Amino acid sequence: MTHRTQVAIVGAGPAGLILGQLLHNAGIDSVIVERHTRDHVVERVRAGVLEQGTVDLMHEMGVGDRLAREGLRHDGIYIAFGGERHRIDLAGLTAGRAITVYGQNEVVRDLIAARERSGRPLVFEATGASVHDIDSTHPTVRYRLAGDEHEIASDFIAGCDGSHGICRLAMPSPVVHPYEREYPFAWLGILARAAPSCPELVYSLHEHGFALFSMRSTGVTRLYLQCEPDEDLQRWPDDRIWGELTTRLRTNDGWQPAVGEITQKSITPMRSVVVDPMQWGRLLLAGDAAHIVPPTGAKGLNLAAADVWRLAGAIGEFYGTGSEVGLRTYTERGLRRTWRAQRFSWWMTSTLHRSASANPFDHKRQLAELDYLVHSQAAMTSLAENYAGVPFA
Ligand code: RFL
Ligand code: PHB
Repeated sequence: MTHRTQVAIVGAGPAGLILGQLLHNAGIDSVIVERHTRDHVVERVRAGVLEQGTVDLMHEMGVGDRLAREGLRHDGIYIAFGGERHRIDLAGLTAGRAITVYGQNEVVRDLIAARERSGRPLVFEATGASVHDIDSTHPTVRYRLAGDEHEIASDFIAGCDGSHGICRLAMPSPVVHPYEREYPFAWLGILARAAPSCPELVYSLHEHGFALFSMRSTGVTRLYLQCEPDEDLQRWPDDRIWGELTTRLRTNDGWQPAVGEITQKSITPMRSVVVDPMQWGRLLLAGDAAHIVPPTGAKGLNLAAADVWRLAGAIGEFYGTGSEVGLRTYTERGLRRTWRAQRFSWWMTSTLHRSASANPFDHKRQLAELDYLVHSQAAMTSLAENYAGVPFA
């Protein structure tokens, strides 16, 4: 069966769903195809920190009501080392830009509900997706649904299919240059039924390695521990996890995370990837399909939102005025924000993790870096600007 649309979107993560909503609001038709089930997509536990720009975009799109009610606005974060917690006043240092803690799965849930209200197609369990004729003005996406073959004839394909998607692989290999970096550690993340014992996030460097205290709601704490890249979760029973989290996060003023029932555990590898260019012909990549950042800077979801905001603008301009300027400059503008986010995420990661290859000099230098950070207005302002995020451009 052949469907006809203006924009075929592969992937119903934040990138694909935000793009679909922005296009809908601009009166542009799209079809979103997603290989997983709706439940899988909504229940995946991932990011939790929204930049000011992402929050503003949710409101502009008309999907910000629940976010306004349930999102937790944080004006600062803590950096902990040497037994002390130091607050960085994000809002005070950036003329009021703050972050909002609201789970990625809640963002996705709100966007799927909006998509359903729009009446535009969102196809779950679409398997074997492939893209064709991306060099032409009529590219197509083919997929299977319940054993039947489908084809979407479109003007543009948006590759929003994440880091393991197929769209990036459809770009001609001699043209595409992936820049990559692996990190020699991973994160063990948990969700716990425990009221957050600190109202803001705590990023901590301890002799045993990095730990992060975050949250999802007033009753759910989210915590992460630096671990080995090939870590076996079986080796981490709950009491070992709590012991290590408490050791790495506890500060001299007696603060430590509240303990509760662990409801989810997972390991996240850490990688940096940038795909250059982000487009080929009528195929345009957005979000994790185009770049991956290590989670320490909390930038992945926010970069995805900035990409599709730009992409929707370029597509809107094309249909509105016939201009292709926005489309032609999509890679250049996208890579600028991406590389800045890569630099910041790399810096947060290398400043806050212990590396097995580091020598005592490296450790002392790392502590000096943190000491400078929390005592210099200039250094704190730099962190605050990058963490809260500059306006989308
Ligand atoms: P997604 O969310 O991976 O969505 C891609 C979608 O495409 C589908 N797909 C396909 N569909 C059809 N056919 C195919 N062949 C397909 N191949 C794939 C997938 O099923 C999926 O539904 O990418 P998107 O939309 O670009 O969004 C990116 C974000 O998900 C990601 O950057 C963030 O989660 C990263 N991240 C964080 N970002 C932040 O901004 N703030 C944070 O605090 C933050 N914390 C995190 C994170 C990521 C983490 N993990 C698990 C990687 C914390 C963690 C632990
Ligand atoms: C989260 O709450 O999941 C989270 C917060 C900050 C990060 C990464 C993840 O840097």
